[in-house]
Amino acid sequence: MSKLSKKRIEVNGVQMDVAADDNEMLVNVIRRQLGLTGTKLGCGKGQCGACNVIMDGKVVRSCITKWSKVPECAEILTVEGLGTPTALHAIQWAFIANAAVQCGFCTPGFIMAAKALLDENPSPTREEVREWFQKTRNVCRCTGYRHIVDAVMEAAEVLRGEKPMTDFAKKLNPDGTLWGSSYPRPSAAFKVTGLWDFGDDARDKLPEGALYAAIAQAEVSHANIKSIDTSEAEAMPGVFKVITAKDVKGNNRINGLTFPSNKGDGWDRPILCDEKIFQYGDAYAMVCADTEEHAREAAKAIKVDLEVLPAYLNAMDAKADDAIEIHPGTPNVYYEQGIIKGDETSEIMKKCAFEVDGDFYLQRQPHLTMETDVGYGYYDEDGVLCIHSKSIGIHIHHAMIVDGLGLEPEKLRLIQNNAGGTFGYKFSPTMESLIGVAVMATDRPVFLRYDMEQHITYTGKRSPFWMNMRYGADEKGQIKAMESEYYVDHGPYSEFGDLLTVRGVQFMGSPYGIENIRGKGYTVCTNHAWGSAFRGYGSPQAFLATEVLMDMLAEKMGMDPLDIREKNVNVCAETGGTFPSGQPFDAYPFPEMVRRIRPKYEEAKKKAKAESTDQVKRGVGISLGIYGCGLDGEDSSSAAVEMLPDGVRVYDAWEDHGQGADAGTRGTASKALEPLGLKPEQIKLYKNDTAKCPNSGPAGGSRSQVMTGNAIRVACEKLLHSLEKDDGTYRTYDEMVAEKLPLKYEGTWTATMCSACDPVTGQGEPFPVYMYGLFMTEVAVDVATGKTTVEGMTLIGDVGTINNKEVVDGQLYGGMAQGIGLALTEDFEDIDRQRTIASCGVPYIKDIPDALTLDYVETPREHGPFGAAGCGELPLTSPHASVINAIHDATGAWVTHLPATPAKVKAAMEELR
Ligand code: MCN
Ligand code: FES
Ligand code: FES
Repeated sequence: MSKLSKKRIEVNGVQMDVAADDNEMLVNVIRRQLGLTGTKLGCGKGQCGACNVIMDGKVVRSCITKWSKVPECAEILTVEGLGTPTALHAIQWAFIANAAVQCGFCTPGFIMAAKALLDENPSPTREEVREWFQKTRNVCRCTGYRHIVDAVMEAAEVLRGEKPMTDFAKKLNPDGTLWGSSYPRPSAAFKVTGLWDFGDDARDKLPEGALYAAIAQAEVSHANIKSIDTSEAEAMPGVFKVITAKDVKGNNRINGLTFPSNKGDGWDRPILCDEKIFQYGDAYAMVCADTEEHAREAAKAIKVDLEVLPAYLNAMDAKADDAIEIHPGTPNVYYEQGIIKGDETSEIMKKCAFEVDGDFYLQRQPHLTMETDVGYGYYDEDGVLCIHSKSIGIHIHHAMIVDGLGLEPEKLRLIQNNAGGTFGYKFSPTMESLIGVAVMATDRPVFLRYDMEQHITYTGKRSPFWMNMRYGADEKGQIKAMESEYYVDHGPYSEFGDLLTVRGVQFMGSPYGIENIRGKGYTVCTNHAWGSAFRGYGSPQAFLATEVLMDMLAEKMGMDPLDIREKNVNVCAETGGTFPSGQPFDAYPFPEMVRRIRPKYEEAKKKAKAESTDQVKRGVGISLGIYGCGLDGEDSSSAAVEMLPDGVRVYDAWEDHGQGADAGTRGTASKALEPLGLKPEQIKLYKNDTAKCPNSGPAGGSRSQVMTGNAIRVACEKLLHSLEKDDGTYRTYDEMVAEKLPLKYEGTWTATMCSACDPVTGQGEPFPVYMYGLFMTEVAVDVATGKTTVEGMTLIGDVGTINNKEVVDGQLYGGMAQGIGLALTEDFEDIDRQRTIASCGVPYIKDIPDALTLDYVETPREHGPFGAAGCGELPLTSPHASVINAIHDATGAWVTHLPATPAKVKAAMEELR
């Protein structure tokens, strides 16, 4: 007999009787039984606070609170009980007004924790707010926490009656064009009230008859599949169908879209493994059942007979002579990217007064989004297979999965769900084809969600680079030549591995306009996690070597690290230096950035020296960073705008990871349509559906503000042109209709000034626009333990003209926090241990300093819409290198194999002694 415990509880002030299984977690009772999906399920392990609610006045993590522990007559408050978009609670308003909301997945959990704090302590200090969120385990991967603390402090002022809520509105500049303002993103009010549905929130909104899928995954890293036995699983309760590769109608492979010079053909990633297992977690079968629980139970009962093969878990092992080919017929080293710029470097090196070289390793950084991978599919009204997911490249993913599924292109439609952060892992299709196969095999709507462990072990990661780099400099410290060799551990699947390898030559040494460069990068197939895009894509690797080696050169020469950079960037500015690709810089703000940071740097150095003790050493580090906005070469984007009776609607596929694509589209359209004087709410958005939106390309490579921004501008200009009358005034909607003029206009913008880099020489003009930054980091290193604390980080950025100031600030804070994690804690190396966000080293609020400081040099860009560059990836280009340089400044020790864990820092200090 299955028993339920009935309790009378009060939820958001409403008394109700609820019956649930004693072992059920409160989060599931709230979300699935009560339908209050404002409370989010993130890690499911008590580590992220996304599920925080208030029970009897205390914050509880509802994912680890069993129903049996909920007292009779408990009073539970969820985000839905605080306010609504038209009647917001002060905390919700403050989160909007302080741009504390990006993807919004963590937001309800933070808001509930903040409410409990302010009920208990109406006047907290910033430090007390930070202590509180540390205690309530709230993690935000997007904001770097700064804006969240700002929001709580301002909400406290309002709640204490010291300022009216209307004061928030003053900051927002709602009059006139949105461009250059801090107007909140359109989704903000829904995110703070819990009304913004993410993928998992759609689960119970699917019609009756929908199936829930679970995958059967390999627990070894490399094996041949001898047989798969599904018979036991098929007989289990609730099972509708067990699916294997045999059920896939197409070629069962994802198209990796590889370069012509790639030694592989790109068809190497199976949808469901048929012959081989290539990495831990690979899916070889899938169960569709009436509930997720039944599907997961049955998936465990599928038996697979494997012949285990040697597993190559890093590039060095996989490229060894005796390693077998992971994809038989394709060498494990499957792509080479060279760079040949200027004269032969070996000769120049001989003449250099100083030469320095170093080995560097940047780790397999996990994305650690708060929302796990999730999606669903069904046949739509036209019989088209419609797949909803977190895809940040719906059109490119369409091309990558359609053959694997065996569909005609017009029979597949992709839609992006509201996403709780991706940071690039969704540049690759993850579960889209699995969902597609399941819908095709069952003819039912199918839902699939990975739990956090599956999300961590079975989605792509940043690809580690093993790098050796060498600078030769003259007696004044100017770099005359650079050499590099690097190996990219791209995991078992080749998609975008060649592209990533190109990034190495494009960005190694890039800030300094070095004239003579030789180098080579190699893409290596391994059996560790497959490589996917990660914010900064290739640049954190390139800049670890570039910027730490620069400090090594300074040390060798007895020069100050800022002085040597100043020397090099000034020479580059004076001589018209170019990128390693030979492309001219589209802006060169570094001399100005160095000038601006100098007083702050001198002061920080002085302070570090004064406050260093034998127990705690303090230091300051500098790094420069650059990233390109676009896909290499003649990248292109399209968007459309339609006149409505009361405004316009913009159609684009500028996907939203959480970065603020909605604000981006609306701000750009507002600027382009400035003569119409539209109010923000008159600019409506239709986004991210391949059936309805033009192909804007993926929201990767920080390309959207530039590429799709330009496409929106072009579409809006066409509309304006059509609206304009001879007397210079504009037609109304009714006049347009009366004159039978078209109401909808498509705009396309192509970077015709660009050309992709040559695989042998690395020469080309890859990006129309770049973004630039200078980081300064202050650290304290505990000598006894080796633990490093980042006490402050400053970023001076040049992202061109700014569309939305608070969005850009938020982007930069968030990326800086990820840079600190990259430098010190984050990794996905030990598959047995690193399966939770905590063990993968996600930074909590106390790991990130409150002292994150931003400054801007705003150089309008020739090819950016209204002068804008991108910004999303700038903050994760080289912050970690400034941390490593600061550790060296503090201790004299170099840690060049990241992350710089306490053990590594301690060992490096001991070695020095
Ligand atoms: N923006 C602006 N003014 C500028 C430049 C940009 O207001 N001069 C705004 C844009 O309108 C947009 C945001 O800044 O809202 C980022 O724009 P852009 O740099 O063009 O980048 P994309 O929109 O193409 O976003 C992708 C980029 C990448 S590649 C990753 S990865 C990433 C990122 O942005 N992942 C993110 N930021 C993220 N932020 C969050 N919260 N979550 C992620 O997963
Ligand atoms: Fe509950 Fe993460 S702490 S979902
Ligand atoms: Fe906090 Fe995205 S806004 S995780």
